[in-house]
This record gives sequence, C-alpha cells and structure tokens, in this order.
Amino acid sequence: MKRRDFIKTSILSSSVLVLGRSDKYSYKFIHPDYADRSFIVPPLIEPIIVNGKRIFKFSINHNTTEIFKGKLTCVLGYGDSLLGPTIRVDNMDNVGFEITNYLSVNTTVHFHGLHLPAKEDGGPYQIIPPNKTWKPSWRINQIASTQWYHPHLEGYTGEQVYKGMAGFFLIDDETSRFLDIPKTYGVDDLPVVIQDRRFDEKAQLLYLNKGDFDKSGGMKGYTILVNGKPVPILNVPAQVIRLRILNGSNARIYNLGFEGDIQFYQIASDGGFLEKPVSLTRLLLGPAERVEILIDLSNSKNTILRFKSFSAEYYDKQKLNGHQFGGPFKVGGTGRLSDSVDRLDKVNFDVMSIYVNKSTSTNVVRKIPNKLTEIVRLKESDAIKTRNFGLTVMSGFKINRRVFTSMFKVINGIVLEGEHMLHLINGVQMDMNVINEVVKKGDIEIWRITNGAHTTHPFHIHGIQFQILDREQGDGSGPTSPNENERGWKDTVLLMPEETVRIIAKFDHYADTQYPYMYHCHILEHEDAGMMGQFLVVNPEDFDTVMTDIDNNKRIPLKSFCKI
Ligand SMILES: [Cu+2]
Repeated sequence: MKRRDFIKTSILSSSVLVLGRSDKYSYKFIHPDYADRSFIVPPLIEPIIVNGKRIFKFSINHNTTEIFKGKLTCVLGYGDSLLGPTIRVDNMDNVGFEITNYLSVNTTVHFHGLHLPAKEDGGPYQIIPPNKTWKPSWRINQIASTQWYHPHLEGYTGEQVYKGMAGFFLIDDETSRFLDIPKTYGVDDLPVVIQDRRFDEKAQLLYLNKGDFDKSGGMKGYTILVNGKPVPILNVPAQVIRLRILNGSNARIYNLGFEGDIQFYQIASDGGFLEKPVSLTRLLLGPAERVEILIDLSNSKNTILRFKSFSAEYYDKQKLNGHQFGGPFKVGGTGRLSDSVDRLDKVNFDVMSIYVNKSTSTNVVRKIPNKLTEIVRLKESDAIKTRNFGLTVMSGFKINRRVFTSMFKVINGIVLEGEHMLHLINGVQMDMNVINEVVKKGDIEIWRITNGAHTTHPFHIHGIQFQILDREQGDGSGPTSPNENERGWKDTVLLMPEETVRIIAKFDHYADTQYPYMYHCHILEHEDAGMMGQFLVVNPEDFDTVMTDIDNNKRIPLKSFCKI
C-alpha cells in the first residue's frame, strides 16, 4: 500500500542564482526608542447569549500600533489592535463565534489546544475569504486551561501570526474555581504572550528579510514584545501572582526565569493543571507552549523583579551536553545547534519587569497550594499501536509550494541563492490532497516522534491533549521519564536535535471521514515549508472504507469556504 508519495519530493543538486550584494540585506539594530512600556491586559470579549449559546463576535483587521515613539507600525489583529481580545468560557458551555475577515486576503482562525470537531478547528480547510464571516460552534468539553487562537492558512501561518494575529482562549471549570489561586483577570491572574519581532527603520515589521534571516531556525526578531508592548513594566500587588505564559513566537525558544534566581511554581501546562505545583528557577518554553506559574510576592513590596530569558545559559548548557555551536555533525551522537541559534539566543535578555507597588486587591492569595488536581496516567499497555514520525530537514527543491527557507552562500560579497531547505515529516511535505494517517476514534495510541534534524522542533497535534511517556537523546543513553513539569497534559512538545519523544493519547476526537486534523512543527516557517501532516479520526466501522478510498485516491479533503 502506498499512502505516502515519496516521489513528490525531488532532491536535486544545487544551482545558484545571483540575488545581489550581501550588504543590501544586512540588518542593523534599531535604537530602542519605545513609545510606551506599560503592560497591557488584552480585554475580555463579552459574548452575546442566544438560546443558551455564548456567541463571541469579532473581526480581523488591518490596524496600527505605536511601538516606537512617533512611528506607527502596520499590524494585523483581531478587533482594533495588535493581537486580539481574550475569549473566556466555562467547561460544558455551548459556544459560537462570528468572525469576519476584513483583510484583503484569506485567513483562518485555529483554536489551538481545543477539543472540537475538525470542521470547527480553523485549520487550513476552514478558510475565511475577505469580507466573509465564519461561524463555528461546539460545546466546550475539556478541563480548565490556557489555550489560544491564531491563523492557520496553508503556507501563510507564519506571516499572519507574525503580523499580529493571536489571542488567548481561557477555560474555567470547577477545579479552577475551587482552588485557592489568583483568579482576578488582569489584576493577579495575567495573560502574558511573549513574541519576538524585527522592524525596519520606519518601524515596520520585517518578515523573512533575506540575508540576515536564520536559514532554518525560523523567523526570529530582536525586539521582545509582551502582549504587544516592548519589554513592558507590569505593576502588581504584594501577594501571590499568576502568570499564564504563552510563547507566541514563530520560532524562538525562551529559557524563562527571574534575575536573582527567584523561585516560582509551575501549576499548569498546555492542557491544564499539573497534579501539584513544581518549584522552578528556570523554565524552557518552545513556540506555542503554555505554562501557568505562581510567584509569591507577599514579602516583596516595593521591589522590582526582572523576568528574563536566560538563553545564553541554556545554550551554554546544551554545549556542555555535547551539542555544538557549529562544527561538524556527529553521526550517532548529538547534533549541532548552530542552525537554530541566533545572536539573541547567545545572551540573557529582558522579557519584562514586575514592579511590586500596587495596592492589594480584594481577593488576596498569600500561599502556594500543595495540591492542584489529579491526572490519570494513560497506560502504555492500553495503546493499540505505535506510529512513528520522523522530522527531517534536508536541502533540495520543491517547485510547487511557497518556499521560505532558502540557503544563501556569500562569495566575494555576492549573495548566491542555492537549494532550499525542505522540512519533512516521514519524508514528505504537507500536501492538502493527501491524508497521511487514519486513527480509529477512541483508540489509545503511542506516537513516537524522532527529530532527525539539527534544529529543535516543537511538535503539535490538533484536537487532543496528550501525555509525554519518555524522552530519548540521540547519544544512546536510553529513554528518560519526563521532568515533573512535563507530566501534565500537553498539545505541543519540544524536540531537541536527534531527540525521540514518545507521547500517548486517547484519540477521542469528533469522528469525521471528510475533514482531517493536523499535526505539525510549530516553528511556523517549518510548518509553512511543509513540516505538517493530516490525520482523520473515524468511527471504527468506517475505518476500512476510508482506508480503501485513500488507497484508491478517492478521498481527497475538500476546502470549505464559509459563506456570509
Ligand atoms: Cu520545526
């Protein structure tokens, strides 16, 4: 049976094309003359309630924002600013959306981390053309957690997210209401989306500017924005504070912590609360991952905390562990990190400052809880099967898709464009006409994901939350259990070069023989370059028919264009 077309990706030898002088592409740091560094809290959307259904209405627009003094930056956003408002729902709510696209191009709105029908997922199939309104609806059926929404248009996800489209999607349940943790939105319970952006002299966003663009690590910037503000200042009262942190960056990994190694407690991962708070001083967060942390500031009145990414520290540690910056690739050993490490990764840099100077709010939390929730571990012995996914990056050509990751060579000051970097899963690029996997609804499966590339890849699966079984480095040292803070529910898992991660999940998706869910790398330029695949979740009785159709090329997913 030939379900994947291995011939599609042709690997050809390099031919070069003269693009221009290299200095034309060189990037200069801009003096950070920021307009306003006050921390802003994205507003909550007030839903309209119709027949018990909570309907959230918003639109997608071209907006402007002032990041640098006296200069307006053109951005995209949900509502009237950069990013978007926060959607907040309760478990078991009936929710609906009316999302109007006022851009001049197609987009989609993907609900990341949500358990929902594939046709409401907002992936590459649920296209919202200009001036059209998309109206997905479903019943929330998952535990309290910090989720988010962002575009997922095939080939253009990176660009649209980069230009400003992203928002929080928070779910509450009995556990979150019962726990004695900070829960006053915008006061002691704060959403924090961290993004890195690059600007030109006119303060306009630069996306994939050639020459200075990291060829295979994805799009990274040197200006750190938190909720759309550059390295902002957050004012909080002297009590326990809860930060819901989302790495909303296209490609950068953050090694988060406080200056002075102040202790904090991780209480939640992507899919909800951990069993108990995990005490940490550093926290590695890959693109699309979320964590909730508590910091006890009860005795910190009138102090200033600096929240940073200790990136240099992290990459130095990787180097000590055998990963190298540059140098030859060691077969069978640990790979080099040079491809994904840029100049900001080599320093420790500020993300935001926290001033403990606000008067105390009414509902004050002064201690860290001992216990949060119970998590039932999925058993390996209950898994029906193991599927293998190999992530690889190689040079070659692929003509019929938008290729972002060109390789450049500079000879005598001339930039030469050669082969492209192909980003593959199991040897193939994403193809809208190919269903890569079919899963029977309700099955427990193990997905064994191997990163065969020199760069890190955050692997994301749509529609479910999974558990990490183990991690195995490429040096033959054998599998190890996940760290305490990775023992909760996840939908995105970071894979280091040559690392293999086994995850286990119950595929209790909504069955659909037509619309697939996606799995992909969440470095958005890798996703757009094809490091993505599609899986159908079908009722067991439909499985054989669907498989036969796929073998006979009869089951090609259709795009849906929503109507007004
Ligand atoms: Cu990747």
